[in-house]
Amino acid sequence: MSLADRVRHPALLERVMSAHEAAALIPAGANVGMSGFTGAGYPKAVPGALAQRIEGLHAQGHPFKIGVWTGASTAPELDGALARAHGIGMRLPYQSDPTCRRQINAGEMQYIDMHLSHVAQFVWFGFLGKLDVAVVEVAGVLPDGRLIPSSSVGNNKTWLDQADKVILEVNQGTPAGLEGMHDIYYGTDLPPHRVPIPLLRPQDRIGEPYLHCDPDKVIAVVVTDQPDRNSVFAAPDENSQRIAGHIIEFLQGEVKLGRLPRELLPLQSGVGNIANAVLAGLNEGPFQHLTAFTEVLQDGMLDMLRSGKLASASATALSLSPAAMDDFVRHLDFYRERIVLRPQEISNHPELIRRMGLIAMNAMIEADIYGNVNSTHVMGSSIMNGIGGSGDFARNAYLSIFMTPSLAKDGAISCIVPMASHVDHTEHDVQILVTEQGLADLRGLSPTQRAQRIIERCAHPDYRPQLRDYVERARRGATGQHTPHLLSEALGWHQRYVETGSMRA
Ligand code: 0RQ
Repeated sequence: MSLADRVRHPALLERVMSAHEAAALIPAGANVGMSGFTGAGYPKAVPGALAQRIEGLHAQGHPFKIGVWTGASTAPELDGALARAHGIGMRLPYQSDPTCRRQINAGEMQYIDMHLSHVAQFVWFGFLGKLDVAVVEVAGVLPDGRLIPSSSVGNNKTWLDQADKVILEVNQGTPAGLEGMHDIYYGTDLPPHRVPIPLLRPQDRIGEPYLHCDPDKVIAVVVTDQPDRNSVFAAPDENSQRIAGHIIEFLQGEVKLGRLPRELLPLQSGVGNIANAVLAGLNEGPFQHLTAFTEVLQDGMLDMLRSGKLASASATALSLSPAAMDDFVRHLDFYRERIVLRPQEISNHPELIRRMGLIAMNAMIEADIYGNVNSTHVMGSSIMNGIGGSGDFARNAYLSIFMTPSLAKDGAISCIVPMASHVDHTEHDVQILVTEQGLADLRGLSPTQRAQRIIERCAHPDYRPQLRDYVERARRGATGQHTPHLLSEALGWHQRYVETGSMRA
């Protein structure tokens, strides 16, 4: 496909320039809204060119940092390049880049870890300040200036709408067949004028396949052809398979009890290898005609669509391995019938999650004996990635499931602890905890009942005596018996790990 076929708006075709020329148009101190969600649809050229410019300016003694706002995580070409150039002053709302993580945890980069459904509306409300520039990857431009989205939608609608200036990266490597897969909803308004979002089923289309953009705001068009990061998933390990087995057995039980229909309810699945293993388990399992209303489509969901187990899937981004991406491109007509990609304020919208009654399954770092979950911070202080969409789903889902291996760091860490060292999901938002040891159904249990169930079902046997001992002593020594804690000891396991390298007593 020629460039003129990709960029069918004549005035925008005249604004094609190099990534370096476009990067020169971004001023120091700007807040820049970039496309990108879990390694999909991020700009491939302008961030790297900007990083080079920043390095040059820093070498001459000129300070230069920008605010980087995205959909979620991006890739080394964006987060990695700008962080290595020490060019990011403020990052939001989610990242998983090693250089960013190091700088955030060293106190060199500011980071706001946000619910992904909040980001767009916080910008509309003016809570985050002015958005100066949008840098958005697209698959093409229509003659009237509307844009064909790329492999993720994320916050692009909001960036294009709210930014003063827009830089488009037209990725010629994006499969032309993506056109028509997206559903961009323009019906959101600000309170007090909000109306219900008319989406009743995951596969519903309520918007249009294109993004709106005022062509007069477009200051540059940059042409690229690099593929998305497309990282490879490890084959599910034994722990992930056992976690998946516990979840499938539990869901079968819920169907038998009449608490779930035979085709279950729409699935939300976090990212990572455990999530992929659960999907692989569901693909082998007894359920048919499933649907998904989730953020990210991983390999496991494509497998389920192909096998027919999954009838349809709604998400905001694709996050596929190279092999799955090949399959996706080869069978685009098949997948376009079954996949809808939406803005993240819709894929993660609490109203829709509550209405459809999702089964939310997310990984965690640790849980405590009362069911509080930490998804983000190691030893209470160091950010891993961020809360992402897990909170949007957990609080509003029909069933909220959190999963982790019971041990980390070769057994030096128990992922079940007396008190979580950071809380992303409170005991009120967590219904089911799963480790390779077993599944703890916490519904209808008081805190002390939950503690017993979590320790006996989820904790690793090596740590159970220590946990039982803590609970027994807390029941004798705490100031109250509703959620008994020994305040001087509650975070003592973490302190012991920091001091000795192990949580073992
Ligand atoms: O460390 O990288 O040094 O080896 O944490 O752990 O077991 O590989 O698990 O990759 O699935 O990540 C919660 C971080 C799990 C992820 C989290 C260490 C462990 C390893 C990674 P190493 P694993 P995963 C939708 C939903 C929040 C966002 C979310 C996440 C590393 O799933 O970021 O849910 N979730 N989004 O050794 C200290 C513990 C530990 C620990 C594990 N208790 N203490 N370190 N680790 N447990 C997607 C989006 O919203 C975009």
